Amino acid sequence: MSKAQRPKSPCEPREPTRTGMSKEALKQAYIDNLFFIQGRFREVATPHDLYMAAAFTARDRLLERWVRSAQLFKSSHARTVCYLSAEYLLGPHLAKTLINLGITQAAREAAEELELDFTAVLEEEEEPGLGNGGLGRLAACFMDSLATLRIPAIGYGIRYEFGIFDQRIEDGWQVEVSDNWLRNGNPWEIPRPKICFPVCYGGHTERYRDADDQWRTRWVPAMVIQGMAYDTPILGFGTDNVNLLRLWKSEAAESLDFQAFNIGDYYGAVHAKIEAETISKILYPNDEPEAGKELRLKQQYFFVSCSIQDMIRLHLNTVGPIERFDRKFVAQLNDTHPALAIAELMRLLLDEHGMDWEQAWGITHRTFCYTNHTLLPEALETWPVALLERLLPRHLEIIYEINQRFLDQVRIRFFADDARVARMSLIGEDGERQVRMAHLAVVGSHQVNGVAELHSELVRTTILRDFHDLWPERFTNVTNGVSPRRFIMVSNPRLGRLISEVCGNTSWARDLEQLRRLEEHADDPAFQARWREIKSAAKRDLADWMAARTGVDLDPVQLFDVQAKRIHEYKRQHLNVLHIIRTYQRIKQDPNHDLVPRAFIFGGKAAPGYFAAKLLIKLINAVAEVINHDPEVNGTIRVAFMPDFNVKNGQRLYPAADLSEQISLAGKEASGTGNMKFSMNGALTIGTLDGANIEIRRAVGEENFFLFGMDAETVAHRQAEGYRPWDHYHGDPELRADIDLINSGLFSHGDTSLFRPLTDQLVNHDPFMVLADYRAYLEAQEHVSSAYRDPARWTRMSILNVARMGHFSSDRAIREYAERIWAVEPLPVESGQETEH
Ligand code: T68
Repeated sequence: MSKAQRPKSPCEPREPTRTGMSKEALKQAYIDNLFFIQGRFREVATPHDLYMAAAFTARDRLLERWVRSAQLFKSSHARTVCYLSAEYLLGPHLAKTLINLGITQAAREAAEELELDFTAVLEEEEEPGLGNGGLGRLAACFMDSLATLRIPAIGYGIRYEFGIFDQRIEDGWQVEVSDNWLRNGNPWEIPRPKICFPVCYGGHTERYRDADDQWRTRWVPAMVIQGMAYDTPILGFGTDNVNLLRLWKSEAAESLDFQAFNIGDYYGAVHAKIEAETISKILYPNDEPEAGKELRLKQQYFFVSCSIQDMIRLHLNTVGPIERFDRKFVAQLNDTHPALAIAELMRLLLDEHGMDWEQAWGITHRTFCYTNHTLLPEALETWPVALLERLLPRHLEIIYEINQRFLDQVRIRFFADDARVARMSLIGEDGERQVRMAHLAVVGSHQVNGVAELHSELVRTTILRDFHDLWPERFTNVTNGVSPRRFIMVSNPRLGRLISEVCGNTSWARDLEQLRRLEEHADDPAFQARWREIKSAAKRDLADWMAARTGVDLDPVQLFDVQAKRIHEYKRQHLNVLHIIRTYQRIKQDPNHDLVPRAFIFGGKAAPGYFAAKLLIKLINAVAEVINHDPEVNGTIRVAFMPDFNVKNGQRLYPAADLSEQISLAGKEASGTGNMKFSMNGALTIGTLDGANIEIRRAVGEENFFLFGMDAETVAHRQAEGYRPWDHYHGDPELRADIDLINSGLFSHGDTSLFRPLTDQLVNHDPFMVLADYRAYLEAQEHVSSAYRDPARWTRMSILNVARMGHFSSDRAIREYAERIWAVEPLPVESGQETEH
């Protein structure tokens, strides 16, 4: 008789409460955690207590797998990916952890028997907003996929005390509220007081002779602080592999504190503590000039220094010797924010480990890879040489030396081409001298990638063209992807269940090409009806939420037309607004005009110092106010702004959208990932040939995508010949009427100047060519409306969109990085228990 068949004897050990996966074990664990960790019994527990007990119940199960993973990774000396990112936009942990553990159903049943509202418990979680948008969210999806693909990895970053601000809308304006996410404790992290490293700033360098009579450099800093590790386990889906997200918190270096205290400088010691703690205090918003942000540079160096020191420690503790560092680790730079890691590894190898330059450079160069996320010139990072000299004098010396050796290579290769040497230098000489971080990142890495095909092409042919001439083999593309666990299973459980039914089980969630199996049902009326019901249910959920939060009533029969992303001129939310105003004017001119009812829904934050973006939010809300209260409109169209767009609120939007607005000016959006999230949830896209839109359109089929606007080549051409938005304003009476309506004061209680900065910019400069694409956009919107009138056609398109989105899983992206860039292999952790997978 096999073990499974044997009847359970009363003497057989019970499933352990702390790690068991059955409903009974979960119930017992929950009650224990509520009592022993929260110190509560049911009758007096707050909603937050109930959430914490659930979180700890899930966490114990994570930790058990984590310890097994760590043991395996240590004993097997596995090659490990280190993802260096200043941002991680993780989203709520609990729902995802239950799904990845495969115990959602068991937990739901346990909650029912404990008379807990399962959804309310999940809703109670405050998400860690340790990122601005796409870049930070990509890092989170990549961590999820690394674990799911069983690739040993460590994510390194900053444990900001205050993440991205919370957004409120008051009188139509964005108001920023600080994000005190740690206020109630964070059950998902484990502090590691013994894992801390000193981080130095300022001072000067000295030359000296070492024991072998070699000249060496020593850095004598003016200030030392320390970074302490906080670890968050990241479990994969359908595997027991758990990776580590290690975030650093800055604090005063204890030894120095006491020194000051002992000589009686109590205030000095406290001051030093505050100064040290400030470094990891707050996440900087993007879309703001870096100039003068000394603290931001301190942050970047802080996390990079801790991370590299930690990598060296781990390496010496296991495989060693230091000369083999690059075999143990490969480090991916998520944009240039961690690019100082290149200089830091060089410094440690040269000054601390006594290596010579060639050997240190070989190791450094083989360790790093760099991902570029932007072409916008204003977003390319530079730091004033003077600031670096003051803050990191040794690093500046190293950067100079890297530059000198590099430029010698350029001179040999491109003889007497001084202009090229000046263009490629790590130091920009126009105006105040600046270190160009992208140049440092390219020179110090062995692979450089963009995040969508068009973007990688533009990286090669525009901003990094000279580097591509020199090292063509170094450049590659890895198109972004998103996690189907987060953006289908967690966000849209109804759709997830239907897909599981079609595929026979949940394995599609780690093999997203299986979505293809939906194709055969695309024309089946019964299946279509179920598809539409899933979309309607999500629309009802969103409508309820929006009504409660904003007072705007949305009707699920309307076409839900959604644009949710950071507010930025290049993303062209104003183009969307012009279409809304046009639709409004048509209704006013002919109230019997046969229109497809639409809800125009926006979401997104503006950087606090980005005036134009904040004015755009005000405009959207002002237009909403007028249209939503106009009796002639009579609810045919509605405009709503979802406050505080973050991962959690995004999860409400993606399942409910019929139409996804991806309307950036071609050549400006590196990839976009919202475009993938919407399409994976059955929204159709109206979009330009920009970023990953191009690949999405190719994948889902041209006939299932609403394309409009100029391509990147035409944009470049038109800009080169001199673009005159004024001509469009004068040449198109409808466009003029729309802009004039904004200027008329209708949306601003008669104030004709409020939106002038916005309309003047459009008519006179229009750097993102809104007016040039206006007419094409309106026409594409007409195609949208006529497709929506035919439910069978629309539903077929929607099903085909989902069916063909398999390529845009972050698992595929990580597989490409692993094979083509990192040369790492999966290392499966032995499975312990049975789960739902
Ligand atoms: C985004 N970049 C790209 N940057 O805009 C988007 N920037 O096209 C792409 O899909 C995504 O990266 C992932 O590749 C950002 O999100 C930032 O958030 C940022 C943060 C700090 C400084 C500069």
